[in-house]
Amino acid sequence: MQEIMVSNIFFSFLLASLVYLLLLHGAKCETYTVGDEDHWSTGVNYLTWSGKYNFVVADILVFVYPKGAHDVNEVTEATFRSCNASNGVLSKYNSGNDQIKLTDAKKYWFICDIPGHCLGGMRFAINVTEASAAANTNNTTGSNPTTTPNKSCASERGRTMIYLLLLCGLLLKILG
Ligand SMILES: [Cu+2]
Repeated sequence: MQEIMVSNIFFSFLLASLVYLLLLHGAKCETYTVGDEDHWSTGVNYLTWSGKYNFVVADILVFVYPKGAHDVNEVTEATFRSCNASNGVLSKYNSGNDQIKLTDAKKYWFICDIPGHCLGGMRFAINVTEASAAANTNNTTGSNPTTTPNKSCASERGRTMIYLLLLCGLLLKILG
């Protein structure tokens, strides 16, 4: 009798935590392959691609290309416009599978520095916003969005960890 009750509680919590994690995963921490199936290449309109998504802090951009055929440079706006990467390069990547975490709520500019590629269209800009700010655009009833605490993947993960630790503690108490 006692055992049945304990296992019921156990499965309830297991289910609740699974649902919680699924909801969390669906809402946060997206990974975007730049260019989707076209990857990072010439002849792709990256303005169209970047306009399709709302990027939030802690999202990840993945640039896929044959190593050596292209590269990835996070640059200043001036360098994005001029396509002259002799200065204004903030970060450079050339592995062929570059994973770039969008850590800040700011505007990012990316270009390829192989001669002719940037001017040919291998460049785009994205505006990365706080996750909570992006959520507020769907919820205009929020009375004071400016004071909404900033959410990011990191803090969500922290909350998940705390939740799981509490769950473990509770289970140990019930079972012990
Ligand atoms: Cu290129």
